[in-house]
Amino acid sequence: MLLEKKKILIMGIRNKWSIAWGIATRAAENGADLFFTYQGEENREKLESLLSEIPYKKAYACDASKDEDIEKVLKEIKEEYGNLDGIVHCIAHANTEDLRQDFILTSKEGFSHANDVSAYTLVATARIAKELDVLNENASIVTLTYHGSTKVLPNYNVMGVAKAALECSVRYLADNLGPQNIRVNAISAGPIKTLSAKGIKDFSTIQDVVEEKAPLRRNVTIEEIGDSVVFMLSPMSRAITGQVLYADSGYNIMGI
Ligand code: IMJ
Repeated sequence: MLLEKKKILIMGIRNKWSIAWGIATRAAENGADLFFTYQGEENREKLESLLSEIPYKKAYACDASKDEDIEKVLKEIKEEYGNLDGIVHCIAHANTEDLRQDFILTSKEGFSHANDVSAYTLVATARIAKELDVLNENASIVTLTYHGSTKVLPNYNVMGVAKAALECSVRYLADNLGPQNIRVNAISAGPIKTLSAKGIKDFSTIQDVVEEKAPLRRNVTIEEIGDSVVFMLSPMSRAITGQVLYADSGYNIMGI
């Protein structure tokens, strides 16, 4: 029970295939008091029916691309339940066409959109959490990233740029929040078939390559990513901040 009595907010759950759901089930098994945000009030019933499978405190509709929405959720949690010990950021989006056509064709709007939603939302969340003083000392902020931030993978395109911005934001946020003993890290997950991977051309091929080449010769599950995130949220990782930790069967170390 690594997260006993710890209040954790998980942002960006969509459905039972979400990495956020793998994190939720593992955090719940480790005794955390859980809060959630999801996109779109219209998804409330679906989400609440999924969340009813685990003990949790409350789920809030929140459009994280609006600072006001983040502020409202964090204020409500603080007033009703007190301060948080952790925030898990599982939010990303790019326009579909930008994950299909050549990267060189990315529009100014598409470039901004991917960075706004996938990278800036972490910065906004950290800043607003600090402004509202909603994080306890020893709190841990964790986000999700992907190898496409540093290496070229087919179709990842503008999301690679956004994940590079996200990983760099992790380092600057870690520096800003370190003096208050608040840590900021990213988990770089191997490819997983979530809704965010659906419809991506050649996605299965990428998973086949991992099975063939990764040191562990297999793909990873949302529960395994959940366990890595639980570690980052827990005091077991208290000396670690500003890092990108790969949970990918070791695939990223290979040169070929
Ligand atoms: C996404 C696109 C291309 C290649 C990809 C991915 N690979 C992996 C992903 C190899 C693993 C999934 N991933 C790591 C993401 O960050 C996905 C982000 C994403 C996915 C979509 C699909 C639907 C849509 N917009 C999206 N925006 C971001 O409309």
